[in-house]
Amino acid sequence: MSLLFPRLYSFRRCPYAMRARLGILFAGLSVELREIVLKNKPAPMLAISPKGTVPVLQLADGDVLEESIEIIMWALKQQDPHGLLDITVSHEANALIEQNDNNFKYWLNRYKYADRYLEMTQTEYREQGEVFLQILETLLTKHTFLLGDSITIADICIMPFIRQFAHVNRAVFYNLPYPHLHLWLQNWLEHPFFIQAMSKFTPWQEDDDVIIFP
Ligand SMILES: N[C@@H](CCC(=O)N[C@@H](CS)C(=O)NCC(=O)O)C(=O)O
Repeated sequence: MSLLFPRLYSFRRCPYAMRARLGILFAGLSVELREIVLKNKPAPMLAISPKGTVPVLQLADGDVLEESIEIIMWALKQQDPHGLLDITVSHEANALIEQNDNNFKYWLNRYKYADRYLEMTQTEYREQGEVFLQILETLLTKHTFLLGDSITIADICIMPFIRQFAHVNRAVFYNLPYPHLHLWLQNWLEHPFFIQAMSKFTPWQEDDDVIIFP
């Protein structure tokens, strides 16, 4: 089967899917978008990606990318008009994204769902997460974005998770002593690509017309 556009299985509120959509927007590419519901994943998605996580990108040649980072790299390697793949900071970008995905995400989940994880209090989970916030704050005192004065993959990969952390309790977040991080997040929430990445789509069903994103 050959596709006119690569086909992205996505879920609006998933931070991994958000970063993939941002990558596609920054690359200036278009994909076919299939919005899914996590509790009822479409059979054609599970057929190509049995692990059942979003985002998933099915390419025209049949290849399937099952990790958000792979999708972003695929998109930006085609074209990168905004220079997100600045190779002079790729090592730092990878290290920061890894810390986000492997460590910060762990504390974020516990902070968000503290009622399910009773080993520590919600405040303690938040404080564990703040170790990463402090690292980002220090970086953002030096430049507008995480690794310099222009956006890199680190910004688009990490931003959805900081947003999620902030949204657990906005009043608490904006009272923490991270003014540069607050501003960085605020600017992201108003960024035209982020707004576009958060467009709402009704969940895909067999026989639906093709939806092209953006
Ligand atoms: N390492 C994956 C993680 C993707 C992931 O965990 N996505 C979540 C949604 S935010 C998911 O699909 N979970 C499966 C489920 O909840 O059934 C990536 O970067 O793409």
